[in-house]
Amino acid sequence: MRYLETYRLVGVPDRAYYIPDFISEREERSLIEKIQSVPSARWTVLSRRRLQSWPTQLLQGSILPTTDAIPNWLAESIIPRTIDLGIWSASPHGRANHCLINEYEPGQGIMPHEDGDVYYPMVATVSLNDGIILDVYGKSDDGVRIVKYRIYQEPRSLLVTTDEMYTKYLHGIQEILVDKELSSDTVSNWHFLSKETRESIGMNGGLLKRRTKRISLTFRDVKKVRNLSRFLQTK
Ligand SMILES: O=C(O)CCC(=O)C(=O)O
Repeated sequence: MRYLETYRLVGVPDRAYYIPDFISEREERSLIEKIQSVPSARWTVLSRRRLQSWPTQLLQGSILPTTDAIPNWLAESIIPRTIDLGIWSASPHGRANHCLINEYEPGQGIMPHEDGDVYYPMVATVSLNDGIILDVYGKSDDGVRIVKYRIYQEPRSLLVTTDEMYTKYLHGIQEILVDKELSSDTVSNWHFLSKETRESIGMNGGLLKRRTKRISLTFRDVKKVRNLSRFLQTK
């Protein structure tokens, strides 16, 4: 946990951590290859992105059956490292037991939302292939959502959000091709970004073009894990 504290974002609600280069380029390539080679039926295709759920989609807010686990190719390079960070030490299963893989083409995104209480309030997100701006929304007095914080997730980085950052704010990715007005004033993890990223955004006047598809791996601990036979009995 002490190691993790060096990556804590300041100036945002408690708590968020950003670790650049959390996985290697080799691990990134291998994950992308595996993700792209799963049978197409494994993808849920939505109008603005597609996704895979591992080990399964949630059923009535739980994972089912318990014998399934996140496959090794997805778990092995990431889950043990997130356990070592200490982030799951108080979670029901002491580790992530679920992973949602989202794939976004340039211009695609996800509406502002909360992840809800089906999960232990912690998300560990690894980004692959391209970076993206995650917007964190608060609510103004008249109920309108406003962007309060912006976090740039570089490829191979890990973003961890928990506590109030998880429970009191919404998050989303805008459906645009170019993110604008990015600087040390507007991006909460600016000082953790690579020099190359900061310089390139600076030289482009605070603009960042989405170049290619971006894939996110979001690891969570689903609170309820049900046994298949018990689930069938209760139906
Ligand atoms: O792709 C991301 O970084 C965010 C995904 C997300 O918001 C979610 O899976 O709930």
